[in-house]
Amino acid sequence: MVVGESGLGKSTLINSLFLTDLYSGRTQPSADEKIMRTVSIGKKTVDIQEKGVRLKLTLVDTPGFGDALDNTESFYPILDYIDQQFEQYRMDEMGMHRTQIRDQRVHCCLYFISPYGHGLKPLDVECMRQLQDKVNIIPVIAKADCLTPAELRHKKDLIRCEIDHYQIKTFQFADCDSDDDSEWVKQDSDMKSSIPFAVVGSTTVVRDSMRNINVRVRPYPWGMVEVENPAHSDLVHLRSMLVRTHMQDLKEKTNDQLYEQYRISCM
Ligand SMILES: Nc1nc2c(ncn2[C@@H]2O[C@H](COP(=O)(O)OP(=O)(O)OP(=O)(O)O)[C@@H](O)[C@H]2O)c(=O)[nH]1
Ligand SMILES: [Mg+2]
Repeated sequence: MVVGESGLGKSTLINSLFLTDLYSGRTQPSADEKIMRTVSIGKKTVDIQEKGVRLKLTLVDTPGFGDALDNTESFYPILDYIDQQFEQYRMDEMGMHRTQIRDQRVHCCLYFISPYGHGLKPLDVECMRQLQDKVNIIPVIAKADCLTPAELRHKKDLIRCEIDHYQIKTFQFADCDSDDDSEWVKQDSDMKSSIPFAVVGSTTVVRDSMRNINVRVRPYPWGMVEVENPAHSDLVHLRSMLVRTHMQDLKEKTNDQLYEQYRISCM
């Protein structure tokens, strides 16, 4: 699930992340139509193949918090949505076909933080606090192409400090075992040092004739930002973490802690 302030690129990222088009049913939008605000919670199930393993993944897009004077209640529908999925699962567990439950619980929430402000806004703090006991929060810095590498490093440090300061519970990545192979340890440490992941989204695909592949880019007059280039964004780390290295952890934590808390609260 993607959550955050309006216009931070949530819908764009959801389409970039797994090279799918969540809104593919629509006719090809023109340039100004593309900047369409999401007005309701929408989901789409996509089949992806990751190292030979087929996965069915559901992406949930949510409307961003708007520009009203008081936005404190704007994320309540998101909290309700997460609870509804828990409730559905709880009902299914009590039903006749417990072994065939279609698990629609939200296992991960990418929380979008604006690249423009000075760290977290009070609304971000409030929203993350309300979400933290329902879902695994992974903070991301939106539109990272707006920041220079130095600004990005500073912003990441600042956000990590603020998350600690406000005692916001985000998803904790497990430590590597001492006997893990060195390549894996390096990959894991690169991934952890990228948090909060700096992401860039785009719906523009161009042909890279040198490498003979299609690449997603943000074309600017002065050059191209390649969405999947690790030098330009952390998207590759984020995707690998979501579908390869930490998918099981995310699911286990949702089931064993977050859903369990919900189930107990219902008793
Ligand atoms: N610079 C930059 N612009 C982006 C990026 N991702 C999206 N945009 C642009 O930001 C605008 C808003 O993008 P959306 O994906 O609609 O944002 P959203 O968060 O879904 O907005 P709401 O649906 O209102 O919550 C569009 O003009 C996008 O083209 C990015 O990574 N960098
Ligand atoms: Mg949107």
